[in-house]
Amino acid sequence: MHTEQPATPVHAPERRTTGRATAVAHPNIALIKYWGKRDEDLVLPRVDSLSMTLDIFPTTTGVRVAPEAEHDAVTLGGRPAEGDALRRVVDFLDLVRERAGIAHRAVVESENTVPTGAGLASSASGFAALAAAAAAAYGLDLDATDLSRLARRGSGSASRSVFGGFALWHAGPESASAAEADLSSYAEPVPTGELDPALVIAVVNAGPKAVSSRAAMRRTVDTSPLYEPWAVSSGQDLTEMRAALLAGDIEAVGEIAERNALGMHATMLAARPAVRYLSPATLTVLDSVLQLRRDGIAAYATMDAGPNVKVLCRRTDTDRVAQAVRAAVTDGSVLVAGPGPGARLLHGDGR
Ligand code: 2P0
Repeated sequence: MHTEQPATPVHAPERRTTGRATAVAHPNIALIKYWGKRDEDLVLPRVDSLSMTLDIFPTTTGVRVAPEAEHDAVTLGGRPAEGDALRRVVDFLDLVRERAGIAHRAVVESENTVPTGAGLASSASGFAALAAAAAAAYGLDLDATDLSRLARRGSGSASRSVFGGFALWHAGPESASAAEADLSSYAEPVPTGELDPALVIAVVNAGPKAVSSRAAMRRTVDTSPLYEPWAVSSGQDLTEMRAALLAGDIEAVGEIAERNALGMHATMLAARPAVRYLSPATLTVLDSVLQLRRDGIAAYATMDAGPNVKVLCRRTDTDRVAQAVRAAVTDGSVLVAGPGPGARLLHGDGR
């Protein structure tokens, strides 16, 4: 795929590269949501967020530094990337090149196992895998915190997919300079007590969303009178969520996650014009979750930038929850995920 791309400055052409690397990363689902940026260029969020990395839907991405190439060649699922998707990858590679001091273009091949742009966190696994592979291919020596900061620049939620299990992404302090703010916003693993969670995922619509989450969160911050109150209450939710995770209290974890997600969707519904990702099928699944709770099952829902519902429950209740959700999903599919691993290199120089 050849498009016009600006030249990248070369600062230190001597640096050695591994030349190529392949990385795999998994999506994550936020229990405390990231919604709203305070700096679009640096991808600095307004609020802290906390997620569970999944053990399904991996993205595998290979990066080869190509000294002979004039342009980056990017394929997503075997098809040449174009438009916005290509620009985001090229912009991200430019960042890596600038840090590495290497101007060479790259060949990027990425395989996603999750529907792209359907609110199933494909950009989280995608940019976490790209960050890990590109950093290794261009010879950047990054620890996990550095890698999380770098992945954040591609897509905010990707900062969390660098880590397995539960991860907290720090917004960083509001008043810091750009350089300080960049350093202060990264994800890290969150300690938990005895917890054996599962997410039952009701895919009611796997199609791409009408409004990108990037555009939707911008509109929400700019126009929704409910945004600021939600941002404040989300900070309180996070404090309570950390305590609930440490205590291994799945009921509390679920209650906090559900109210945080519904609050986030309320901010969008109050945006002007409204952003509505929830569909009638979403509400039908939410009803089934309520019924599960009336029947004594700990089941709690969370929704992202799309109509699909992720139901948090004990792993031992998975069959019962999946059965109830399946009955509610007339047209779609139901999947079960557990906590998954962080991003890792498959090839490269072994770092
Ligand atoms: C989250 N979402 O915390 C929230 C909840 C969607 C709803 O992160 O603009 O693709 O690339 O930083 O990470 C989706 O937003 O947005 C998202 P960008 P991203 O998981």
